[in-house]
Amino acid sequence: MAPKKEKEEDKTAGAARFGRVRNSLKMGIVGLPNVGKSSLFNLLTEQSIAAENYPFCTIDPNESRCAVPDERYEWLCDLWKPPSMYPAYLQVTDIAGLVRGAAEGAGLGNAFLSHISAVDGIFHVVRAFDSEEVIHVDDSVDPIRDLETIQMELCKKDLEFVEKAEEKEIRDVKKSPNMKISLVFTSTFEKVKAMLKENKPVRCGEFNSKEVELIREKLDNLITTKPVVYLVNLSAADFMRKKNKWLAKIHAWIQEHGGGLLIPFSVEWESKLWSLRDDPDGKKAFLDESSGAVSSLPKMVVQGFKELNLIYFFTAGETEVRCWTIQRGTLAPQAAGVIHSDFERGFIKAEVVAYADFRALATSKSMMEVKAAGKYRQEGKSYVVEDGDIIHFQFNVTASAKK
Ligand SMILES: Nc1nc2c(ncn2[C@@H]2O[C@H](COP(=O)(O)OP(=O)(O)O)[C@@H](O)[C@H]2O)c(=O)[nH]1
Ligand SMILES: [Mg+2]
Repeated sequence: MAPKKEKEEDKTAGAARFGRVRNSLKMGIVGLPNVGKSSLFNLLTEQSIAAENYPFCTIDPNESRCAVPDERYEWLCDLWKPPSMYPAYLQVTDIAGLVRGAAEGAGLGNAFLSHISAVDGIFHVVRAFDSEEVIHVDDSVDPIRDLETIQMELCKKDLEFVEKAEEKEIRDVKKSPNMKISLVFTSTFEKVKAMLKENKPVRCGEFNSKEVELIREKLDNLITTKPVVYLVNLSAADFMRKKNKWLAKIHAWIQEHGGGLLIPFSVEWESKLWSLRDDPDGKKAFLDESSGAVSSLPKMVVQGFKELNLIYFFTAGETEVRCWTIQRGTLAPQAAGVIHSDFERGFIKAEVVAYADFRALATSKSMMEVKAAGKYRQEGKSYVVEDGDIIHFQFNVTASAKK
């Protein structure tokens, strides 16, 4: 019986169970002032603008989209060399305004709240670099204290949300005599409040599927249900030697507070590397001196995408190679619908080859070898699309709804 229980727990653990179901999800950069959030955001933005062949116009200066690096996509582009190519994108928001005491109103404007509610996952930036020139809001560099500060503020804010939602439920029930507060409502809310009062994020809690459903329904604006990736900003020297006195402590703190990936990076090092982009010799010399260090930005983007439970499939042909973002678990007709609603409505079947099979078997653009090996599959309506599937949809055009 034990393995079964484990499976059950898997399904109801972590942040993914609380996530919104949508193909366009965002990561928000959060942290104390002066830790390097905007510098990181600008680096991510500049690099994605540079990667596009047309000027990218941002509607909001705090919002950006970053191409998700993927050698599979590059390989497909290289094979087809089509006139148009679209990678997958991760949307990132720079969220300013979080300081100690924020939950009581200090510095925490409406902009912060609306920004953080709009994102689906969090890049939590902590500062582990020393600098005489860059003042720390709390006067000294202490990433553990900073992690605690942010976590506490987010939990306080969530506690406020929970109390408001509870009051609303009580009001609603009073208004309609045949409604009453359910047992699961009371028990879930008590559990959530108890966690938040101890500064524990809700994503770490153990909830059964009824409780998860209730949280999704009644507490959809919680901040601490969102997945977190921790980004530790080091000095260039520490980043290159992969050593910093705080790293082990930060790692331990993360493990004690619900877990999550830690990605060390350095704004200082990344900026230097970026400034050498048009100077191949300078760039090579810089990398040679960097003891094997490589940019952390691609890893951040890939991991952010993963945390949001997003994957993509490919379409590939003479005119276009493209990544199409979907939620993990999406069925073939809905995946087709991401390309065009007619594809979903008139869905007949999906012709699918896994990228790995295509890569291993094909010697040209042709599907001949793939077909001969029996790896070119015909999939129907109940097929769950996998990350990296190369798909050609068959659909019936006459099925278009007449308006
Ligand atoms: N020495 C050093 N300075 C940094 C680093 N990252 C950011 N800064 C500086 O710290 C200041 C605040 O950075 P900013 O990105 O605006 O922080 P934010 O308030 O978190 O958005 C700026 O002057 C940055 O140049 C770093 O890794 N090393
Ligand atoms: Mg900033």
